[in-house]
Amino acid sequence: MEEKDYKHYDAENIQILEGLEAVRKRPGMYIGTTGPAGLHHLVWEIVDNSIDEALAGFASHIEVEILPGDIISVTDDGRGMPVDIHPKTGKSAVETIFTVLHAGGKFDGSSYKVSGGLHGVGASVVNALSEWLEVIVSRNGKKYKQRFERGKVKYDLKESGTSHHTGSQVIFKADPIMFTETTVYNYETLRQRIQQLAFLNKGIKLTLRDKRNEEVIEHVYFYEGGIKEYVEFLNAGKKLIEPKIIYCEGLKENIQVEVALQYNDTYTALVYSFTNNIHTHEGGTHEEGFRLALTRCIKNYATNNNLLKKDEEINNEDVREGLVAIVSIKHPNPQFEGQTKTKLGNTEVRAIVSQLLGETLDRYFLENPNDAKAIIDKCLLASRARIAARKAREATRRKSPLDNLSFASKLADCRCKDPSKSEMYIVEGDSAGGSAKSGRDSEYQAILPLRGKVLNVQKVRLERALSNNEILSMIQAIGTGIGEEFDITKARYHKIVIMTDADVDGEHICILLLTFFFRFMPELIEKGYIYVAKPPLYKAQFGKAVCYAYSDEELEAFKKKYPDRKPDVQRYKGLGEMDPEQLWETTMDPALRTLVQVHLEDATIASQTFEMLMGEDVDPRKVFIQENAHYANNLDI
Ligand code: 1YM
Repeated sequence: MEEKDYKHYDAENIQILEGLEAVRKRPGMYIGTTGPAGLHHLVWEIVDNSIDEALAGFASHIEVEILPGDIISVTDDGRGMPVDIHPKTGKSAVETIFTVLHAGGKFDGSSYKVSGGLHGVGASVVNALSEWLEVIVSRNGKKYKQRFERGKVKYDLKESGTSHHTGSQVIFKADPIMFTETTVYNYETLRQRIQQLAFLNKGIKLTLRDKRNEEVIEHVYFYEGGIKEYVEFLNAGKKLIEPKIIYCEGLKENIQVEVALQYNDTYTALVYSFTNNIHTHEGGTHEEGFRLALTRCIKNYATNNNLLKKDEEINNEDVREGLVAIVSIKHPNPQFEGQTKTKLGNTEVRAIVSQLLGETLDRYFLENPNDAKAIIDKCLLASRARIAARKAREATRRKSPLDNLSFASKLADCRCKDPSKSEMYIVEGDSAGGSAKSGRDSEYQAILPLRGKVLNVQKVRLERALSNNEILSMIQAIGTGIGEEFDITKARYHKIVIMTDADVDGEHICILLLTFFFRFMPELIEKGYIYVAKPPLYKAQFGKAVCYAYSDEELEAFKKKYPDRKPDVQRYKGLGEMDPEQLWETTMDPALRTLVQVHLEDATIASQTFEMLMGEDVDPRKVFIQENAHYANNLDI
């Protein structure tokens, strides 16, 4: 090597190290968080590369394994990552992919990266944040291997045998120094996203296998019908308005578009849009194009076939009731906008989606007049309900903070009027409400006791929800309004704490409340305003020493601390059994309490989970509760 080249090589090396060092210094900048979401994000970065290879037509099977010690292995049967040496850097392509930031994109610019996580940062970030990472490539009849530790090359890419197939495998262990909260993967989180990826990428087989325990758990997903099967899945167990799924796909200006939709007899809309497999939960131009076409085609058909009575009209809200739809596009150069960068901004997409879906819907209605009629009848019902709901909503609007609050509510407000310092506890039952009122710090803690069962809002229209006293009082107390009028800046508390008994009924009420927030005030969850309080299960007394235990394990640990004494253990069946002082000490005192913040990492998956938990089907709910019972104290939705 000439001296000049040598220097160049050196400089490059330093740059790379600085690059990966930067990732380790500020991991949040690259993966959003080093909490559980960031940990799982590592898996998606690697899987995305395999998905790209499959979308390019070279791989058909992707396997994700969780190995003992929470080591992740991702394998695909594609061409195998390139192993040739880059003439300038003297490094293999593999090494470049794993050591240069943003090297995920193809070098020659001939093809584009279709998939890509929200942060889309590439395999090098995974490498930087792994205690160790190994790449195994099968290509040219050979097997190649390279190992890195905390982003640094442990040994160069080397031949390690022969191979009769091609493909890539990446094995890594997340670095516990970086992921201090946890390095334990949640099977359910991985399973749901892998299933979603299988729905979004028809014809690709995805396998997930958990080998951490003796009993291996495995799920295999393969959907020939892609998003058509996604809609079928979301509508499972529901009564349908039209039996067929309306579907279209097309390619225009290098943008690939796919839409599938079907109506059921409920009142909720599930419209999920994706760009390059990323859930765009703030919507964007693809969703706008979808809505334009749907409203236009339904209105046109209704008008042209004289299905509207005098004074009747259908608007874009009415066509959403009972609608289940997936809009998925693949774009070579997506522009993500919005608060959470999940809103598609490319303006050309609107017309492309609208035109393609428009043609499909017009033809479908023409060929299936009975279905068209059924859909329009459903929209008309919605239109009438909308007008009634508007009237009901007007009744809930609060003019001043304390105006007409009393008629529905038992809110004991706090004195502080600064929302950022104010908290509202939503408490199950009058007696617990009483204890909470006496025990609280009334300067900044408000208490809203709820009586009886909270209405399951998943199953009802907004107007019906608004006729429920418990729900009305919550909306009034929170102050933001609801639906179109929702205004986060009017929130009267920046901490809204759900406090229910630590039993099955309490958990049920908690889920009902979360469903309510999810459906009607999702921004409160997004902003991180919603919390769940964790009351203790036991009070153990050892002479003068008092311990509160929040789990059976904690109780056992306390008992072990005082082996020579016989404890007096009291099991709390409900919050109502605690006196105000105990309730304050254990569950309300900011210095001592445990609050679990409710997250909305992925609204699609959360609402699917909600659907399942709250929907008509009992079986999936049973399975979910059984599988997740041990996560119950880490309520992460
Ligand atoms: C388990 C992870 O990364 N598979 C994978 C990655 C690549 C290829 C094949 C690939 C791409 C191309 C040519 C190309 C990548 N290549 C690159 C880069 N699985 C996994 N499988 N040959 C192989 O796009 O031209 C980045 S990823 F940049 F080198 F082309």
